[in-house]
Amino acid sequence: MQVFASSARIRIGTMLFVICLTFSCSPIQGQVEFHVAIQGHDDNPGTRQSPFRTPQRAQSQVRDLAAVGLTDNVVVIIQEGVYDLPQTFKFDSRDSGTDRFSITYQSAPQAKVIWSGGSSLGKWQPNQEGHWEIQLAAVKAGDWFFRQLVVEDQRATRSRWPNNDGLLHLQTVDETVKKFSFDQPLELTDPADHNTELVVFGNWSISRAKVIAADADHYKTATAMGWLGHGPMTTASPGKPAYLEHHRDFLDQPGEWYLDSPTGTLTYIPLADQNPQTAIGVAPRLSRLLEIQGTPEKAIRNLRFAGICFAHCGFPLPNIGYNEIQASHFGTQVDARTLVQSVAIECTYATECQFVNCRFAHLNNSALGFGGGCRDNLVTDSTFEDIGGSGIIIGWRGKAELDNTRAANLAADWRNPRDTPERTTISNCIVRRCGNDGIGGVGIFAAFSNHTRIAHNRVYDLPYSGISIGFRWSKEPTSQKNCIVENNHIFDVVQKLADGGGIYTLGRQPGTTIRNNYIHDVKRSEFAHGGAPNNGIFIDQGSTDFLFESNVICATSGDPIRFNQSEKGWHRWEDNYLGDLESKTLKAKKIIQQAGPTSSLPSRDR
Ligand SMILES: [Ca+2]
Repeated sequence: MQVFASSARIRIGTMLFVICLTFSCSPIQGQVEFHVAIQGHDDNPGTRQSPFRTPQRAQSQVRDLAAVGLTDNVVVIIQEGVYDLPQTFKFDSRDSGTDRFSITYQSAPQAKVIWSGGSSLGKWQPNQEGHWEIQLAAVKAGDWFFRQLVVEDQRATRSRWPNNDGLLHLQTVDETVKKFSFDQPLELTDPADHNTELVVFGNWSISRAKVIAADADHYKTATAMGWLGHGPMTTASPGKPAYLEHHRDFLDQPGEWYLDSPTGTLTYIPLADQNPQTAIGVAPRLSRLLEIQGTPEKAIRNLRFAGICFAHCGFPLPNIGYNEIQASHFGTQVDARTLVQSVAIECTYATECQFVNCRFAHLNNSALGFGGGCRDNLVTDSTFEDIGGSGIIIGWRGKAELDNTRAANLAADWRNPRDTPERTTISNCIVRRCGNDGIGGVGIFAAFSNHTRIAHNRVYDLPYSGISIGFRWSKEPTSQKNCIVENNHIFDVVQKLADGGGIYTLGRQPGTTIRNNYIHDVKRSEFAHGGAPNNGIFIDQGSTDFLFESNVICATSGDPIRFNQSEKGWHRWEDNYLGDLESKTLKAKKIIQQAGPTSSLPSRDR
């Protein structure tokens, strides 16, 4: 340990020395350890024998250590348990490692560690109808409302009618796009009292709004249903599929739930094999779990998370409604500001940070975002599942970094080009069941980023596109370039919407390579709206300067590859295998074999 100059350094150095003498455990060779356990106490010294109770207490200890200068790696080892986060867990420049030493928060070997933004709801009481109920005082008091419920690690269905998609359609839409009639009679006349939402499917996006009034023929919504000014593709119009969500009367199938705010009663229809004593429900309290936020002057460096499950994060319906533009971006109309759906875990000005062997689950907004000033970050061997919006967003722009001086802020680039996220790697991950609330969400999104690498992921079971890169609808250059999308296994995607692909591209992206991906079973549902097909790779507007090499694409509802306002000659092409017959060549078989994760993921993720 170095000789400390300041009194603060002496104090902390002495404290650590005492801890080492007392427990003979820390620092061990090459790293300083702190320990956290559910049965621990925050007054403890944080040793293995006498652990802290909360990761926040460990953070405070690590912060003190970092303040005097790290001389070893620091590891916070967390024992099994659910750690409820009372508020967003914030990491800033004080929590940074250095270029030589890392700070890691990791689960103990074999331990299931959950950092939760939700609350466990306790035991259910069966009611006279055989449904289960819980009384929630905070809901009754008006202090809590949630749009997501997880029971036994499974998303429960917010009560809806009809129960399946594509059974109800808009018949008339008024000029304000706030008043609708439907192609079948609606019996509910009191939706305003039930936080009922109307969901309308557009071609590649959806709109959500709160229902505020109804009569025998019409429903009225609080906000207009659509991204107005872009035509019927993104705006509610006659014939579009729709459904209603959240009303007591919609409770008619196992797995559905309804939250009655005036009485604070949560009602759930259990699945056949569930026990009210053990099938614990969890509902989100937070709408952001983690902020990892450095500054342009001092990025957070070398901060790592390993073996942790990040779970339960809410997405309150925005006051303007949720009218998707594309891929978790939303707004009210084409000449108004474009918004990006919030992320549960937000990284800005983060360098060489890592998420390894983590699970991101039951997050009702988008899960993980790398925004301004991010460099050399890595997400690997991790699983993203049951996500409300998109799984991972690189180039996420949630705060004021947008240059809004452009006439069309839809594709606004970074105000300061140095904010462009660079060299982000997403590898060996499983990304599935995203878009559960914002149905136009995608698995992995990258735009306004440089040298992003998306490799060896398994991306599947998605309502819209699998991997989406670029976000400018023209050949005009942006900060998005040099992206590598390789060796991914993408299938069972675009299950609900249209005009998408296993891989979707937009705009000029020099240096970008899409190679060795295996894409199959790209769907088109019976109720998908609009004439555009779904494809293995959809090369959309302005896409220019790509290399497409050795991709295997088969079993797609539309052509394996489609161009819209882009041309084959704008790109380079090498040995792609399109369609079932060609994909049986030896080289194609090798590509198929090597696509997807290479390392062994935990058994829960297989
Ligand atoms: Ca129902």
